[in-house]
Amino acid sequence: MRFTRRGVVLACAAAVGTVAAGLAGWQLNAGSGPASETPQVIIGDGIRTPAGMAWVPPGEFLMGSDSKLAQVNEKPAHKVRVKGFWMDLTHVTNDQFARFVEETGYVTTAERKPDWETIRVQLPPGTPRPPDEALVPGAMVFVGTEGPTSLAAYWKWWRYVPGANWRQPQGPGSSIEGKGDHPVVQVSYEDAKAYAKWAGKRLPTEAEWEYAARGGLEQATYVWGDELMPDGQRMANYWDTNQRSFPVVSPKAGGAVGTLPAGTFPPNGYGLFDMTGNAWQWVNDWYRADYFLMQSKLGAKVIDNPQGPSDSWDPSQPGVPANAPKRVIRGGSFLCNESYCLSYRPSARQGADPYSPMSHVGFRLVSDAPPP
Ligand SMILES: [Cu+2]
Repeated sequence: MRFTRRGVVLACAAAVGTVAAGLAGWQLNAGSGPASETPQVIIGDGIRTPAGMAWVPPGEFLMGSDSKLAQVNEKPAHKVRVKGFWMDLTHVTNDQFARFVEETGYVTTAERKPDWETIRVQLPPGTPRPPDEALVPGAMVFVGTEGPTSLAAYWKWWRYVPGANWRQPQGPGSSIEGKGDHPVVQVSYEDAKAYAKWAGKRLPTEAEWEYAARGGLEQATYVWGDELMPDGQRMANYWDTNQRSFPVVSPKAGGAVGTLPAGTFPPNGYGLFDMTGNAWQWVNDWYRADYFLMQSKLGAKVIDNPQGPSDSWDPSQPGVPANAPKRVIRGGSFLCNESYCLSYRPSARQGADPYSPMSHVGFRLVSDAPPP
């Protein structure tokens, strides 16, 4: 895998002064210092420890953000403790997902006839059932616009495309050929769970995800630090509004946008790639916009290993009942940009219909295999 060696070297660059002697090997000395110290990258060896995963040591951190860039649902920052766990170095890729489908014959949500019972709860009460012939397999595809448009009108750049699924993420005629190392997209939360069961892993909790994403940098704006482009370097696959305005995809603007190979950009402090940008990542928790506020009111000095709320609440989408089931997605995608959502920040969070596959949502998994 071309990203691993380069990745470890880059991840350790900041620690060269203190652990230079240890840089020769894959594994640096394990330690569990305070989160503000540069963490050490430990990659599973595939023998005693899981391959393709990095160790995220147990620790405490400030979850959420009070920064002026933060949305209301990220506030307030509150102290959380998590156990140690292994996390996939990258999103689950198309190649990996293909192996799962080959072995199990699994059929994804997007490939099945939509189930009215799961759609109904995401619509205003009393919405009539569409005729059977309208309930065709498909998925939400980012289609963009030809020219600049009001950013309030998301239905102009998103479309339900019959026939869109993980093998043809933009719909019939598109494909994942040559994209084996891209994150799999057009997978629902339910699909991610099924894959996890097969892989013997699980989806991270929201707290685990944010702790891992931060890579040991307490309250940094981005997963690599506080500067968007250190030394002028792009650090993640997000939409750069200096290059083109969102959501324009005209040939003049540069054409279509999408995922990039996993591991295109440097990893974070734990050796994890693309924790923000590229594709959103499903996590296990139910989504409540006010969850962090609820947590902060518990009165606990440190909240131990939170598992998320027991129901959903999201008042942000007009027309969708606020209590419709939503799971958390994290990390943002190739669409996230300065003018719209800034979700390539480790505290950014959104809720998503667990049965709705989208062309900018994938996932990665964690494992409770023994510590290194
Ligand atoms: Cu976004």
